[in-house]
Amino acid sequence: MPSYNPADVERRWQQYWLANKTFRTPDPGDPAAAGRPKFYVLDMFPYPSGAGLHVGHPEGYTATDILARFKRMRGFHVLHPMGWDAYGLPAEQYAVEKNVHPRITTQQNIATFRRQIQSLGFSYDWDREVDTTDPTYFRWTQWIFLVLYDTWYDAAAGKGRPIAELPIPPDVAARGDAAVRQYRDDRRLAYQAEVPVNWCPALGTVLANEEVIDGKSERGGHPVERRPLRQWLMRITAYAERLIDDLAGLDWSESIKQMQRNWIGKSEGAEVHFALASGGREPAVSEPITVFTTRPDTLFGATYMVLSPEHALVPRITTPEQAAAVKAYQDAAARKSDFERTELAKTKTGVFTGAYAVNPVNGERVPIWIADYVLSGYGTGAIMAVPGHDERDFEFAQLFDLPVVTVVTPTAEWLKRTGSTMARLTEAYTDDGVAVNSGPLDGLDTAAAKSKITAWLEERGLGSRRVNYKLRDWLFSRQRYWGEPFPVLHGPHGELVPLPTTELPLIPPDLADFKPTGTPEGPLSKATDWVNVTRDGVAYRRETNTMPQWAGSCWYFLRYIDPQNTEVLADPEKLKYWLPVDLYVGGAEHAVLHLLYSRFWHKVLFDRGYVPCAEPFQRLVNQGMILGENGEKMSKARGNVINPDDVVQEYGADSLRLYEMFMGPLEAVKPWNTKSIEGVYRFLTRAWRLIVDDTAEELKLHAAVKEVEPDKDTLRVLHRTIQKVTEDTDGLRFNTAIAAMMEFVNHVNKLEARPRAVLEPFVLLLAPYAPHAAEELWRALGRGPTLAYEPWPAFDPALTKADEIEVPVQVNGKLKARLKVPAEVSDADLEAAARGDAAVQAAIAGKTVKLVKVVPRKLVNVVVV
Ligand code: ANZ
Repeated sequence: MPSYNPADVERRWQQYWLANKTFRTPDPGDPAAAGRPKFYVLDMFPYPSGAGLHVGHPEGYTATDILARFKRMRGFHVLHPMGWDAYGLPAEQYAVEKNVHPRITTQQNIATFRRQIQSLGFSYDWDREVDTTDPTYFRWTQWIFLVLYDTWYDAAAGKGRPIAELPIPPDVAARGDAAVRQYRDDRRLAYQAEVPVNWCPALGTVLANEEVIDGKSERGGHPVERRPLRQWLMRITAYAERLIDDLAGLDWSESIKQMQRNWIGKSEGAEVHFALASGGREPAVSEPITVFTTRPDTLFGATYMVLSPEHALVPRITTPEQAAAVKAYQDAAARKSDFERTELAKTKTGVFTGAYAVNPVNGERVPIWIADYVLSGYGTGAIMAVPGHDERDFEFAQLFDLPVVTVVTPTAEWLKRTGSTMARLTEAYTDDGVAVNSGPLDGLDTAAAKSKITAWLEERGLGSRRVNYKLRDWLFSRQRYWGEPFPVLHGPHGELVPLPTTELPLIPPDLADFKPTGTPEGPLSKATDWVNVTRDGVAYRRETNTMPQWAGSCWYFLRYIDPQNTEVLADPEKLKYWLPVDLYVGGAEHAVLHLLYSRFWHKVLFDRGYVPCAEPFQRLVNQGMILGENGEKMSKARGNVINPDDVVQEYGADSLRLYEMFMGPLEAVKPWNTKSIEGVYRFLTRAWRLIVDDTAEELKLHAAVKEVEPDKDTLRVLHRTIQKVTEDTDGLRFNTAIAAMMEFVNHVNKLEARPRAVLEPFVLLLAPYAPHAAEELWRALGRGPTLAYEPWPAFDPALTKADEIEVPVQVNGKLKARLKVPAEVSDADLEAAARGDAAVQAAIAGKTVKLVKVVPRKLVNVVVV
């Protein structure tokens, strides 16, 4: 001390804040909160990995911390919490390899993350910390699961309602209890079903579609295959429409909204039923094959059909002659991912089933094929193929010599360019156009043809209007140990019994062997004492799947609001006060899944009356990725990973914070640059020396700090700095706010006497950005004990304006006018003012201006001939 020593200053202030609970957030109703508007600023909580904190974490965390501190000083009652998204595969993989209980590694990792985060001086209310693996937390994750299990979606009312309110049709009721139970189970938002899943043999678990990239597991890059398995699913599709519609009211970037819309993937079209043709004998199947199409207007051009290899009707319609080929094809398709199957560039493959259907509009017999480019999980898993107007169908038709009929008239230009004729297309014409070869549709444009044919189909019971979504129901079970157990029992007759909420939390058994069983049974199945339960003499089995990591992160922002509540997930009054989250900051990698799942759960909780608003996150900002110094993504393999601990050690937390904010706009992708950290470190040192006597032993004011009135210029610099830092902080433009503070320091540095009246507000401006240094400077100025709740400095707009100066204007060297202009006038403005002056205009009238010479802020000389 007293030269700038961040290690000492930062340690002391971190201890002070923790010991004094400076950032404890009083509950609403507490006198300390009275009369203050609320501000809930949230970080995406981290997964505490074994690698420790990454420099990407402090980027978002610093941004929210600046805002939290700024808002407190602006008189807001601020909620700014932190916690741990601590279930997940890596801890369990480590447990399998090293035989250490995942709880132990998780707790160690949390301790490291907490230490690292606290070393950066973030103003979290640590009394509100949550850990998704803590029974007091996951008790409520399990509770929410039971709410979802108890809810059905009432499409007419457009909301989720308790299952007890589901109307049971009389014919179902007449069939007895089992039928009623089945009817309800088929409508619950959390339900079990046999579905083709992404089975990852290496990880020994199924993965959500979202967790499979290019046919490999997102974590680890292991091959993934498709298999039918009985799984838990969440009926998120019931909320698809609301998940799209409610985006409109959110203050999110258009690109993130668009990513969510694309993920949900709404398509409007029709379902069309094709009856099986007799083919010389009785059709094997009486029910029709239903297809989903976005182009019902092309129905007259449907010359064949394709079922996905997994379609339930395939084994029933396949003729004996084709059975072997069909079976072989199905086996091969099972080994491919959806991605591989639908790749446009891939050569099409398929097999004829031997069966035919009847095109409902023209009675033509059309062959039924199976091909893997038709997916079982989309639409109805069956298509009518229109090779004239769909690229994939065209390619398939060429390959297998199937007929192509033109039913939409291409433009003359297109025909010419592709070398096609109406009778023979060289490729599919996929645009809209006028219908042709389509009986009653001929002459109609695409939109009109769609409506007409759909109405025609509806009248005859041959089809109906249909909206389809790419979004599928969310696969919600995992065959892993380290996750929340499902709070349900399976009865001897396959019936499902939810645990009463009084039995929550359902704690997983302690296992010595965490290894996946390699079968669809999760590791929990090894704990037979835990799995087998007897109730009233009836033997039940517990569910041995666990929930995915998403479960805990879907609702953590609710628990922060009332983290110790043992009666309810959170007190409704407190939820009403704090929700929605005013600002949510995190990485764009969560743009789709986490945010979609979270919004879905929130809407269900809203429908059921547990939360007061339909959307959880009013404003969302995605921080840009920080790249390595070489401009590539930071990774161990590239050896370009920066450890925040090292930066803190060398320059201090305030420099790391300032640097990460100074790198560029928050949302931009930015490469790391060690040189620039030195730059912000020098700025902090200069700010320190402005106020502190660094030759003294004790913390002492610099001799130049005086109780003097600031001169006009200095006052203007101060008010402009306040204005800039206030507006830029509010607008999350942290880099330009920092630049303004740097200019301020440069200005005051040049003064002989440094007026306390400008230094005090400056320290307050600095506080959200470099809080440790600011607290210590505040102390040096004899203020205290902390500036965390000091009122934010105000600026006087009148004082931000520059004075006027007088600038002479000469024409050919002769004085013609004196202009009154702002002191900081630009050359261009000065020239424009000169040309606009009446006396100058009179002097140059009828002459040609050869040159206008501007001496900045001093003189304008106009040369005319
Ligand atoms: C006939 C047709 C004619 C089609 C035409 C397109 C153009 P989006 O917009 O993505 O929803 N389709 C339907 N289900 C499918 C499945 N399970 N697997 C693969 N393809 C499937 O696409 C809907 C269109 O994709 C549907 O409209 C269907 O092909 C195909 F000139 O039906 B169409």
